Amino acid sequence: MTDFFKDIPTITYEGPDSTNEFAFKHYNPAEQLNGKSMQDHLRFGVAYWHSFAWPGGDPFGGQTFDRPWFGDTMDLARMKADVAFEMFRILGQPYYCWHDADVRPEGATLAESRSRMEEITDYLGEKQAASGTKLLWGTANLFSNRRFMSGAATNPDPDVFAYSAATIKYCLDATLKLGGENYVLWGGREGYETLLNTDLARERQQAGRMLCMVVDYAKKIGFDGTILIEPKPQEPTKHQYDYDTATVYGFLKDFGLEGEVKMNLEQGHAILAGHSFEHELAMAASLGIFGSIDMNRNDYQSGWDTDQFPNNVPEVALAYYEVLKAGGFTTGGTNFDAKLRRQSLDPVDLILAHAGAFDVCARGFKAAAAMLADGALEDARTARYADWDTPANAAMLTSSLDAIAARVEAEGVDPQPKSGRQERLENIVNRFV
Ligand code: XLS
Ligand code: NI
Ligand code: NI
Repeated sequence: MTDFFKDIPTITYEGPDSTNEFAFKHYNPAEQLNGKSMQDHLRFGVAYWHSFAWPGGDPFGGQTFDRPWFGDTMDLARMKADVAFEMFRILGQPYYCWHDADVRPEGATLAESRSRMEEITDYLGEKQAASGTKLLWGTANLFSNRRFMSGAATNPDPDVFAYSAATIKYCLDATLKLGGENYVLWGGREGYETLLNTDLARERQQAGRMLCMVVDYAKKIGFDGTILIEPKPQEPTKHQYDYDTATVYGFLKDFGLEGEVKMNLEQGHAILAGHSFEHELAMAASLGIFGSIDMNRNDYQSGWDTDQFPNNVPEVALAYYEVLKAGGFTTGGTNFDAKLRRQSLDPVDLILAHAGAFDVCARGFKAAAAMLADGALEDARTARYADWDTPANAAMLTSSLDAIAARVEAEGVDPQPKSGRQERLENIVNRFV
């Protein structure tokens, strides 16, 4: 026990009429919906990096948070873990996620970094066993250290490729050891700043080979979780190779990995790519590569990845609608890849940011489930395509241009425009949110 969160009570469900700041109004973990508890549907995860490793900096200023565990020793890393699991206890947290760099200080050599990772994962494993909080996913930080400034797998320097491979190896080992249910690759520096110094074809091959080796190694060690790629279009580099779901799918196909790797989709990244979150989710589901989500929100005015906690129920509802249509989460979950604003200094801010986000997601999820059960949206969608079910129309998809052209003339096919009913469909959504 630490006293960082002292006097903060455990958060439990009190229902929508509660005005208690320290209570869930909508997230009732035990509540059953379609034969599954809300906890098992939503599978909430805390992001170690934003909540416990991020100092509160922005491009104009550094640290604003004053946390007693900030520093470079293993003792401080253990204190950080103590505080993290204290927060998980207060929230009733089922899952968490980390990068290697979040949970242990970097060593002077790769071997030292690895052995520190082994040491801290022993400690995290004990805390997981004692608390019941599980690892949703692990990942390697291949972007903060200056060695990765020109990329990790896509670096022009083969030594950086090698260093990255070795780092991913021990992060996969650590994820397996802690029972992680997924392993994520977010290509932080896998992109370019200027085409003038970049060999695109070469970098793409390097990234493809690295991903193949990740998949092979995961199999070799018996990791039966899901390997996930997290797309993002820009930031930190001008262009990122994992731009969005459709781009990643082309990449996976190219390397024969479309059956091996799925997507970890982040709300803010979808917005940066010029998509809605539900677009990315629907696209991944339609391609059979939906995996997990990083739930957060961007500021729609500022144009960068602000990683704010979600607070827009209608948006969240449309996202979970796509998650539910995709069959819900299997190994994936809802990771809050979200950070406090840098002025939100108090320990209680961290707790209530998460508690509020749980509630927003629970509200959105319940609305989505009700919308799906109601069926009006899906009925309208089915009706819109119903004419494709007639044999003559269905046969067109295996026909030829000349045969179709002959039929059009013989039968006098004359398309009659029909309403897309967008506003009426939006009105249906509005009944639920
Ligand atoms: C950054 C990403 C990062 C990944 C994990 O924008 O969202 O936090 O989720 O490396
Ligand atoms: Ni993310
Ligand atoms: Ni992000």
